[in-house]
This record gives sequence, C-alpha cells and structure tokens, in this order.
Amino acid sequence: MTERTYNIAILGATGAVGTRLIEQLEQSTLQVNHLKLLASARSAGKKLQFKGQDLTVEEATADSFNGVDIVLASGGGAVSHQFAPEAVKRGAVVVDNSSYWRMNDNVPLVVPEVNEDALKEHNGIIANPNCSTTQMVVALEPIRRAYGLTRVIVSTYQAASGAGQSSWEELVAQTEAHNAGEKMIANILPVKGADKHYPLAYNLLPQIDVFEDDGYTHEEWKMIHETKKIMFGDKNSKSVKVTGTAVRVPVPVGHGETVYFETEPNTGATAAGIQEALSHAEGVVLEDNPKEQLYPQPINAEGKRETFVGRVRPDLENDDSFHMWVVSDNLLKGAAWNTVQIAERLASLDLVHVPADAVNKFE
Ligand code: NAP
Ligand code: 3JN
Repeated sequence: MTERTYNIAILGATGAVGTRLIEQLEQSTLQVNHLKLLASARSAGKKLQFKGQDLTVEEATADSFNGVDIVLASGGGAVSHQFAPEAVKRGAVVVDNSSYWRMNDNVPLVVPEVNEDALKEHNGIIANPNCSTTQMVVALEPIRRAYGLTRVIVSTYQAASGAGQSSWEELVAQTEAHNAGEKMIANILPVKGADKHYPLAYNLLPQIDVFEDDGYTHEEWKMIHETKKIMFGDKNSKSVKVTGTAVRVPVPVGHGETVYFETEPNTGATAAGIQEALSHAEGVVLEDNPKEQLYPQPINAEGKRETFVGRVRPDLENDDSFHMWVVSDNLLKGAAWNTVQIAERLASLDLVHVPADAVNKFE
C-alpha cells in the first residue's frame, strides 16, 4: 500500500505560533503533498519558506479549504469560529490552537501523551489546549496513573511570547528603553485592546487575559476546566480540585509553573516514586538534582518539544502532597508541536477523515 500524503493548510501562518507550525511540520513524519499558508489580507503576498521553497501567503477565505485534508489553525478564536466549520464542510480535519472550540462537547481536547484515545471521537475539529494547561497535564498524568490525583494548585510564570509576536517585540523594546534610561512604552499587556497597559520589562503582571466576576482571570479559568476535561474526561469533573494563579514574567520564551498536588491517600506515593514515574514518561525530561543545582529553566527549554520537570519534593505538612517545577517551550509543546503531534497521530490512526454528519455539530 502506498503511504497517504496530505494537503495541509496553516491558518495564521505569519504569527508566533504559525511560523513554528511551519518549522514543526518541516520536521514532522507527516507526508506533505501540498502546503497552503493562510493569514489575513494584511499578509497576503508575503513569502515564507517551507523545506527550502518560497511559499506565498494567501488571504484566508472559506474556499481556501477546498481540497485540503488537514488544517492547522492559529489565527485566534474569531478566525477559528468563522473558518473551522467551513473547512470541515469541505472535508478537512481541523486541529485548532484557539480556545473557541475547547469546551464544546463535540470537540476532543487533546494532549497525545495524556488522552490520545479521545481522537477516535472527533467530528472534524480537534482542540489544542492552552499552553499552560498542556505542560502541566504532561507532567501530572504519569503521577495520576501511578498514585491518583485529588487536588492541584498551580502558579504560572508565563513568557511574553504567549501573548503573541507583538508582546515579545514590546518586551525587547521596553528592556532596551529602560537600559538606555528612556521611558518604557506599553501598548499591549496585560490584555491587548484593554484600557490600561503596563510594562512587562523589569516587572511581573498577575493578570493574563480578562478578569471574570469571581476574581479569577480567564487564563486561570481555562487551566481549571481544560485540565479536568483532558485528564478526567469532564470539564466540570468533581474528581479533582484545580485552582491557580497565572502571572506574566519578562521572559521571551518558555513558561514555568510551580505545581502543588495531592495524590490519592494510601497509594504509597513518595517523591522518589514520582521521580521514577516521571523519568519513564512520554514527553517528559526529569531534571532534578538539587546537589548539582540541576532544575529546568526556560532558557534551556526553548526550541525543545519536551516538558521538563524538577524540584519534586514532598509537602512538609500535608500527607500525600507534593510540589514540582514544570517548564516547557510555550510555542512548541504549548502550541505548534502539540498541534503537529495531534496531526501525526490522526494520520497514524487513519483518522484523517470527517464523519458524514459532522458539519451539523458546529452550526
Ligand atoms: P500572532 O503572533 O498575533 O499571530 C496571529 C496570526 O493570525 C497571524 O498569522 C495573523 O495574520 C492571523 N490572523 C489574524 N486575523 C486573521 C484573519 N482574519 N484571517 C486569517 N488570519 C488571521 O498570535 P499567535 O501568538 O501566533 O497566536 C495566534 C492564536 O493562536 C491565538 O490567538 C490563540 O488563539 C492561539 N494560541 C494558542 C496558544 C496555546 O496556548 N495553545 C498559545 C498562543 C496562541 P496577519 O499576519 O495577516 O495579521
Ligand atoms: O498568554 C499566554 O501565555 C497563552 C495565551 C494563549 C492565548 C492567547 C490569545 C488567545 C489563547 C489561548 O490559547 O487560550 C487565546 C485564545 O484562543 O483564547
């Protein structure tokens, strides 16, 4: 049998995630027959390279998806809302990076190391989680499998690039301005388009995305419900308690997280047992040796596909409770690599096809 080749479209190809989607696809096992690069009218005509060839970016329209097998989408929620159903209608399977479809019951939310089986239920759209959720569940799942999991409390240290290419550029400009004794200009963070903006350089911002009425930010809300959906199959699962605080830090690439977690009582969990489970886990690299000052750092994780874990230790006052430090490249495992990895798994499981009644599920 000849190996199937795929016509692929990248929607949002010019962005921070989109450019990494191109790179990850270049390194992928997927057999690409034809690649189409789509963005807004602003970028139409721009040239980007794929495997040494110049490709011209086109403005995305519904008909852009004619003849496409797989869409890798990173154009944001409004773009995915508009175009994902159009692509499915035309027979394409969409792997979407935005939050727009993540909580939809007809859409699997997938991190292959954790819940690859959910792909079998897809209806044409598969959602990629938020970057902060993804790296946390990669680290927590081997622990859940070994010892159960009843509670998670996370604090995030999120890089500027999570908020897009422009936030990263603004961090660099602010740092240069401050170092030159000039005023730092802030036009983007904490939330693009909001009334107030604060500099990130030489600063920390305890706000990612907008505030909900309960005092949590939308980023924190996403982490809670996405973790429950991916690890426990239900976005409102009561089997685990999850909460956290999301903070933006002046790092260009690579999110860090301190994670406190409680295992099921009487399962015999120890820090050594957890380290052992993590050392064999798919997609995890354990870097944990305090005597050698070995622990994960964003600067070392940049450009890597894995999730790095260290500082595993028991809580000193609560039984069955532990802490760890988790780092990953937010643009790779947090976005582009997880998306391409899902597409690879869809291909290897022969799931690159849209079920007959799928379109009606997204109207
Ligand atoms: P970015 O650097 O601002 O890039 C945005 C991309 O979307 C650009 O290619 C832009 O094209 C394109 N776009 C904007 N409006 C469009 C339209 N009407 N039609 C087609 N394309 C359009 O942002 P980013 O950091 O790459 O993030 C993009 C999206 O990915 C986010 O909004 C989010 O939904 C998702 N994301 C997910 C994660 C995650 O945690 N999984 C992390 C980061 C981002 P132009 O160049 O033409 O403007
Ligand atoms: O801020 C970060 O570090 C992650 C940001 C992710 C993001 C940014 C803009 C829009 C998302 C997301 O993936 O949840 C979205 C969105 O699609 O809602």
